[in-house]
Amino acid sequence: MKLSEIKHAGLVKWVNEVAALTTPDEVVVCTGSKAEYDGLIEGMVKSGLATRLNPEKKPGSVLFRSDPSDVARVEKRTYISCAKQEDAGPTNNWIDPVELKATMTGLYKGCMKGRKMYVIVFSMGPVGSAFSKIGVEITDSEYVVCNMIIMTRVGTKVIENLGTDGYFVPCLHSVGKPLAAGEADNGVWPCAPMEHKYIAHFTDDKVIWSYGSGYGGNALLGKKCLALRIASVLARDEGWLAEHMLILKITNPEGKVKYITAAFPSACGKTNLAMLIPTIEGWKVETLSDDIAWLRYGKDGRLYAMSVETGFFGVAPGTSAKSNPNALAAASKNTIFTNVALTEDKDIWWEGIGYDAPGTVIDWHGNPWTQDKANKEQAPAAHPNSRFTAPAEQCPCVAKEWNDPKGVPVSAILFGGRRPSTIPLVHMSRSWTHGTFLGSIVGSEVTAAALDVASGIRRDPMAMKPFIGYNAGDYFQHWLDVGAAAKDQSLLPKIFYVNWFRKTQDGKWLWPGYGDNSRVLKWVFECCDGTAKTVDTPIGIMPTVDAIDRPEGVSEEDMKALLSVDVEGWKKELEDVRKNHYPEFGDKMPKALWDVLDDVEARLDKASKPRRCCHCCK
Ligand code: GTP
Ligand code: SPV
Ligand code: MN
Repeated sequence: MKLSEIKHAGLVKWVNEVAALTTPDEVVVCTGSKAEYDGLIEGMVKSGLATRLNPEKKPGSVLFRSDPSDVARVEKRTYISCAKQEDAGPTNNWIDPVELKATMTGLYKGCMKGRKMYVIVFSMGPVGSAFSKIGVEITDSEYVVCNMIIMTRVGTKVIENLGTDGYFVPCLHSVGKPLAAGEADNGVWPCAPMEHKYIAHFTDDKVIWSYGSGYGGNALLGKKCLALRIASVLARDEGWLAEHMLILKITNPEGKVKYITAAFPSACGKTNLAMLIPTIEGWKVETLSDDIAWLRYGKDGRLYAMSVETGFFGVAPGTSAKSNPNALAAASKNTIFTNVALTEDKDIWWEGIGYDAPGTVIDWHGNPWTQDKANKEQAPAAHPNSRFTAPAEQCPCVAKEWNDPKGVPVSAILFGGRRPSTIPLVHMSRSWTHGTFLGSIVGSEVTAAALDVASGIRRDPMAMKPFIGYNAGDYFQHWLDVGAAAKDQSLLPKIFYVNWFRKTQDGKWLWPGYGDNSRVLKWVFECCDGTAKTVDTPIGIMPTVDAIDRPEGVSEEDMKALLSVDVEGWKKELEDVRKNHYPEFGDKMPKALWDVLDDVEARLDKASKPRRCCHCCK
């Protein structure tokens, strides 16, 4: 499609300005068609960036290997750039917008030389829904175009919907690797050195500029940049929530349906929970979203969650026919694999795929690799953050309402993270405010989804630490405000804190997870109906030990450990919240959450006081 066919004068003007700055060889407006996608893939196969996979085993699919410096989000190079630093708050990197725009304009100058510049008009959310947002990504990466075509709604219909003056979020992206005359990528993943990478969000004018990285959330700007960081700012201003949450539909044996959302930090199990196959008779789980949800009130006063993406950018390692057959099926064709290993017969392989590597494979660096099970230190063949990009409609368990423009009414919100100790398998908050407190204290062991985060447990409030586009203290207040705005508090979703990742002393999983998490969802379902077996504890409402059916291999002892309150552990946890976590937000930390902290600490204190021995000691 030609730029002259676009009727939106503001968009055309911006595209021309960017082209004048970045000097590409050609400007292409994407239509999102299959022919366009196929042509771009073919071009990348020719330039050596993509390897076509075995058409019998993975039809329509390709493998990419990125640069070792460009394998995940880079949080240290990600900025919230607004006039006042306080508006970015303590959890975000900040540079003054005038300065950052000057620096980045310098980098963008001539950066698309020798390349094509693609204009991707995309919608986050169904085209035409009052709740969707249109973005326009300008990029010089064919890899980005193909991923965006799978992950978002791209092309002609969105361009029509934008009309002559519709609102869009401008998203500028370059890999930062111009080509000299006659030069081609020749199989080398284009990107810029780390010190030139910037993923910038100008939140005052709602503009995204990304430079130097071609990978995932750094480059597919509809995802974390628009649908979370910029959307969180819009959501604050417009009274809704943009969250790092999966959306699932659960049906009980009587056919009763509920919708549940869950926020877990990156690489902590959203895709897996969204697609789980229950291990309990008669229950069914279907998927609406595996990563992002936008929530707002419906006319009936309930909170509705809308799915905004059209594909899954899922973590490959650990995905197997046993752990997540639905994800494997979704990625069985027409899929882009990045940084997984390649087998001799041009299929893919990764650690935890459920079978040994067949002979010598090519690892994510492009080198021959033979599995050596005796060597616990062996570097993996697939990068720990290697991913598949697969269309949602290929997933066998996608729910029929997955692209409903109104979204679905939410009964429960789960928070969670990877916690080897202290946090029980599940507990429920006493109120929306207590639930907001639980979200605010979420912590998790660091994973491979971000390149540059020190290992250990880090607090990741609402799983949104890297994605809140403004001051996190204001974000907590916004959560409280959204709860207070409910027409009727009883219509609000119930809020839970779950932890699939408890370990034994010798480092084994205490809970089998995956499909067995359905047992916890069943209890959540029952809590929403008021039929669950519960016990009141200092930290919230918990299942009685017999309320959750024990999975195979989990002893009664294990179950007790999973479902008891570790009073001393929780006291330490909350001391850390009081001393290290909440003070970070200074005056912005809502008093209501300090009050919950006081309250839970007081309840724990009471629980740890020695019991009185008899009536005379009263
Ligand atoms: P992002 O796409 O980064 O946001 O990640 P995600 O939250 O969707 O995580 P995902 O479901 O892809 O899981 C990440 C890793 O956690 C994979 O290696 C999974 O195998 C593992 N995992 C997921 N669910 C469970 C579980 O219930 N128990 C255990 N032990 N591991 C799990
Ligand atoms: C995450 O890191 O939470 C992801 C992958 O979902 S990325 O798209 O790279 O952000
Ligand atoms: Mn994610």
